[in-house]
Amino acid sequence: MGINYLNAVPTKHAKLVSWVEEWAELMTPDAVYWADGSKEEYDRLSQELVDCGLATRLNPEKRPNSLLFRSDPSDVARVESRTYIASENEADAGPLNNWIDPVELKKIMKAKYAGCMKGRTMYVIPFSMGPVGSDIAKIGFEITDSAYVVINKHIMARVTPKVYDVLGADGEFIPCVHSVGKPLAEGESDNGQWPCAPVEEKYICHFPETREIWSFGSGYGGNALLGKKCLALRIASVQARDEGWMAEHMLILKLTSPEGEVKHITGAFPSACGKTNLAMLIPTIPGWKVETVGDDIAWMKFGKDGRLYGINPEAGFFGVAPGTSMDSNPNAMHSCAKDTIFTNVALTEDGDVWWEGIGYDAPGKLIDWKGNEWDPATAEAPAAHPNARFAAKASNCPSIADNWEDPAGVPIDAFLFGGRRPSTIPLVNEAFDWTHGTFMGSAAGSEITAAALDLKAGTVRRDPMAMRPFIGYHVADFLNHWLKIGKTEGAKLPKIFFTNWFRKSPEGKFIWPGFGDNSRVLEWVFKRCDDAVEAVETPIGKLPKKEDINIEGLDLTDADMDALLAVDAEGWKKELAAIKETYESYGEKTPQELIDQIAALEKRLG
Ligand code: TSX
Ligand code: MN
Repeated sequence: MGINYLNAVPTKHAKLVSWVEEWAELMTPDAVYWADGSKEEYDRLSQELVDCGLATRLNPEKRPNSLLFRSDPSDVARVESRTYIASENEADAGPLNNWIDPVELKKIMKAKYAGCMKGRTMYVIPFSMGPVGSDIAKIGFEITDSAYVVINKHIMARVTPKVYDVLGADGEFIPCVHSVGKPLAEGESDNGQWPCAPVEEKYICHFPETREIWSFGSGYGGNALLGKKCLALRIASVQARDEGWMAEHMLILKLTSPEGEVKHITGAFPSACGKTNLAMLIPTIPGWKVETVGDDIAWMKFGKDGRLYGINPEAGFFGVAPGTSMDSNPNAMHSCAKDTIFTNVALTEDGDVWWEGIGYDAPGKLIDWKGNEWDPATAEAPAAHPNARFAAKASNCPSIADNWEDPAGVPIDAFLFGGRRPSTIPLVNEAFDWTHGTFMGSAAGSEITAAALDLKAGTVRRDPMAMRPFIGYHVADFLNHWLKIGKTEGAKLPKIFFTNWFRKSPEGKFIWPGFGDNSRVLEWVFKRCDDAVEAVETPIGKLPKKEDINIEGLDLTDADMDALLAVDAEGWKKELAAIKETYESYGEKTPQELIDQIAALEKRLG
């Protein structure tokens, strides 16, 4: 049977066309549609999603051109337990990934994909991760049966027929296959029911050798918008390893001093550290400016001058809504003031959105993320899901940097790592050198607070370079790649810093005010990049002199600063034991150079 194309095939790329045909034959959609990223397409698909009850159009007076979706309660986040790195050899996936033999997995998946798009349209989405035509950017194609995915990708990636020009007749692209795994019977429609498959039928598959992504059963975020975590981190990290560059889970910000000097800084932080807030920070110190290049992912390659140049491969922000407010992140609030897709936030009576931590009380009764009435006086559960999201265009962000789409990338001066660490780890600590910085990043992590993940409170969940769920290969090989990058001929490497905004007093209060006041730490980082201020060499790294962190106007005592910048030898000895254990869990490929860092630091501590 022939394929029912809704529009003309827009390319002469034979491999692309036959790839689409093969999947259409297996998945048997009612029709195939080549997406073009246009406003007309966005509006038309939005209306279809409203008409079938999946989307609610928000009040255009309050939230112009914006939609609200409520997902199935079983489909609210990435599912790491259903995420696979199907490398040919199990040893190449490493201890942090789920592995299945790729041949076996493809067999399982093809059985699931057979007929999975019955009653639906197959959309083919052309996209560029990074400015179209940039040497650092990559082209992907996503096949999906979800119109929600198509419109989200309009925001999050560069969906445009311009990629066909870059691709030509035989250019390279990364094929991404997605289905929500919910075929429709004759005459059936979604009718307000978020389509997905049960958790045990969800599969997020990566084939690192063949650079393929196959996803089934989930319509949510990183499981379904395959350009983001799957392509730009898991598959790109493999390509970066093979080609000598870096694909990292990092924000990129542009920092301008009162004198007009510019530094570009990246930052890798585990979840719940406020990475998006840092990317959009408004400094509290006079004359300093922070602008946003990206809030989640950085692709970095060496330029001819030996410096690392970074791009943000994305075009939007897929931010966690709860906790985002005019206090914590005004630039994010402005970014999602219009043209935004909200998922799993609460709906107000006047057709606007609300979530916990938005900065004001719920304005009366709401419809919660499950679609039920929610009364602030009697509510027992949150109105918005804790992982509720906004997908907002980077171009609507007031702090977006003028050079955020520079195809050459921005020259990176410093890397920050961080974590939520109530004790031991100082406010800021500069690495002695690249290897020491790699050691610091490899030991990043956050202390577990809730009884989550059945780990004891006080335990640090290690998240090397904040890449734990996103390395498309063996974590020890990833750390090796970092060390290798540091030995690149002629490289002018960024300085590396470890920050901790979350140090607590013995009374359990946060000592550092955080948020906009983190600009005071950025100022020190900036000056260190120019060697414009001296650091104190300590056993653990180079720390600021107390007087070199500008605390003017802050309610901080000398003792507070001593606590924030202390070298806690006893705490560090425990820390080192924990890092040693973590390295052991990574197995025999853990780089000796990093293991040596443990002994060296132990010795310096005395
Ligand atoms: O995002 C945060 N950042 C980075 C900002 C650029 N958060 C929120 C974390 C959850 C996503 C922070 N929370 C930060 C921070 O620097 N610091 C803290 C801890 C903290 C919380 C509240 C106060 C101070 C520190 N102060 C008052 O509540 C008044
Ligand atoms: Mn992220």
